[in-house]
Amino acid sequence: MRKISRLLLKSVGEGYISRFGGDEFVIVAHHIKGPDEAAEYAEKIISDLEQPFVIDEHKLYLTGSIGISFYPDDGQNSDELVKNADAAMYQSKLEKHSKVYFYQPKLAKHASTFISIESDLRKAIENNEFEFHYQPKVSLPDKSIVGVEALARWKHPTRGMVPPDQFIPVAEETGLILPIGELLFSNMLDDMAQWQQHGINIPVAINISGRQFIDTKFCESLEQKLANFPLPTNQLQVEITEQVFLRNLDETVAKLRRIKNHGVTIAIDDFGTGYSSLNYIKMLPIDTIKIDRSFVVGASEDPKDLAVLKAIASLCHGLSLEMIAEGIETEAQQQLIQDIGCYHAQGFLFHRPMPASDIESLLGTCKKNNSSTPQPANREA
Ligand code: G
Ligand code: G
Ligand code: MN
Repeated sequence: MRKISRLLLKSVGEGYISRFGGDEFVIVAHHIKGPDEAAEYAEKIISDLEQPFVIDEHKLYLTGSIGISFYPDDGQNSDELVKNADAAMYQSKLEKHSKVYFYQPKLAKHASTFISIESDLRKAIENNEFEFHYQPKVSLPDKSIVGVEALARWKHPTRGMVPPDQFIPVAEETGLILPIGELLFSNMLDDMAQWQQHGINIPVAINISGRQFIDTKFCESLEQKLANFPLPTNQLQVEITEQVFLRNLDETVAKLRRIKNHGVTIAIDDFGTGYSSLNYIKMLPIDTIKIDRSFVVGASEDPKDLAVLKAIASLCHGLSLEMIAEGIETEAQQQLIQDIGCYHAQGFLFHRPMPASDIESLLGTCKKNNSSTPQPANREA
């Protein structure tokens, strides 16, 4: 924390900074003249914060979120200004692609939503209101199902089915992702057991967020669960993002190896959007690269995206990594990824995420008909 404080002190320049408790800081930037300058100032602080820094020979990476409020529009006194900047900061945490957020009056409601989600999540853990929907991954060109990705859903008693982007960020921020992750993992094993009883053995991939992966008990807990429910080799895949493996390379490699010893495979999710260092990829014991949807969408229009896509494909071939493209929605996108030599895909064009029982009927039908081309189920998750 002292190192971070020093770093921030330098980064804020003419502004004043003080620690607000926990991992929050308040910056008073009286020299900033308007929104453009404020955005630039905030982006610069984030980028300073994201430079790797070294502790005991370990490179560490931080991320940060900034909320901005203006005097006098967003508050007449310091309490109001801080409260509104705080609301904006929480909003930036919920946004996947923005780390800087300006206060807007409608956010006051959002901030209270964040808090109410948190308290509802605590109840949801007690009542195990979580389940997985599963999205098939297909092999091109015959569309046979080669696996499924487990995607969390929250069966909220009054809000109905809540998608993960509306509660996973809150769960991560509050640390509740740890107990939720445990519950989800057990629920997934129950689903797999059910499928197994009906003769369905399909590889399942589960998303593990940074907070879960770096938790010291992560491996132990996984081992405990797998001891009670041994799975065939390669039946379980863990999806992590690039952010995770840049924290501490040695430790990450050791952890990944430990997981792999149990026949679990490793995928890098959203590949290409984080700090992908080619050198890391070479050193990590990974099996699969999941190409982020943004490249596939971009590649049909932007030759630069296509070039990146081709480079990723050649990297995968060279390192013998399996490659899968996410978020395929159109025939053209399917053609494009096949053209670059990617033969596994996931996306609404093939199947949407669906409840465990639907997966069972989908795969059951495939088996019965001995056909590898099930009709896409158009049910929304
Ligand atoms: O399904 P959807 O696109 O809304 O998912 C949003 C994000 O939530 C995705 O990035 C996905 O990886 C993440 N996510 C979905 N399910 C889980 C889960 O069970 N655990 C964690 N940690 N993240 C999940
Ligand atoms: O970050 P992660 O790759 O785990 O996120 C997977 C998310 O992508 C899931 O929430 C899933 O619902 C979503 N998804 C899957 N297929 C498609 C698709 O074809 N289009 C879009 N927009 N999203 C998709
Ligand atoms: Mn994923």
